[in-house]
Amino acid sequence: MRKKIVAGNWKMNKTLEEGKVLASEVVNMAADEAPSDVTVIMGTPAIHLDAVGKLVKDSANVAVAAQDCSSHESGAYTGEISVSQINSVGAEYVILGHSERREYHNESNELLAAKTDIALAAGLKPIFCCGEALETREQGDDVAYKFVCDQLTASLFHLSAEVMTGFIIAYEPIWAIGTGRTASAEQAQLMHAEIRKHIAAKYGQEVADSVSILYGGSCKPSNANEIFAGADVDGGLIGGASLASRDFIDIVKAF
Ligand code: 3PY
Repeated sequence: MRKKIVAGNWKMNKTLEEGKVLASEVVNMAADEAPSDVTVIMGTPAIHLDAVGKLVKDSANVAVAAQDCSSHESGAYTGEISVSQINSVGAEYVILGHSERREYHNESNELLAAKTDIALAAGLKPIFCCGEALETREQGDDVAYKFVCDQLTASLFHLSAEVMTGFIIAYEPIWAIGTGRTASAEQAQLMHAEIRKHIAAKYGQEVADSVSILYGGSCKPSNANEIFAGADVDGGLIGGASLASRDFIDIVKAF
């Protein structure tokens, strides 16, 4: 069966000290309260990775993600972070292709294919984000489905079935990110089902059924339960609500 995952995306929030407090609270609360079949991930700013990595080291159910990685191995890329640097601080996951990276840093499907490859080669597990803008959604649901599936084809469909098995995708409608607006549980489920169907058409149903598809976009304790009830919704990528341990863990418990 595929994994249930709730991953926080702290974005550019929290000083190091604040981040350490939040991470310790999450580790302790996850130990006491998280359902045993849910993996909890904290996607922290790069400067927190080392400290938070140490805090989760002995945790049975909490892991750490970087929020991005360079598509280059090493070298003269000022401000970038390499996969080996991420590896060296014990992070297991890396969020790739968040819409904020696509929009503010012009990350293309091709660049994200390269980042996916370098992350996988280093043994990191990508949490690969996809999602449509409001203008696309307003052209109709089918246009939105095709847009998202095309993103996945362009960045991921060169991967082997073996690599695709157990892969993690996060669907984040851009119009629901940081806007307080959420896709309805039905809209989320329908898109997730389309994504799974698209993966099945390329890799077969067994591989598609092993892929965890997370929903992201203003997911909070009050709506997580309804969203996670969707048959193809395997968890969430959580923005603002991951910055408060109580809210985050309440979302983890929402399955
Ligand atoms: C949000 O929920 O705002 C996110 O962008 C999660 O990544």
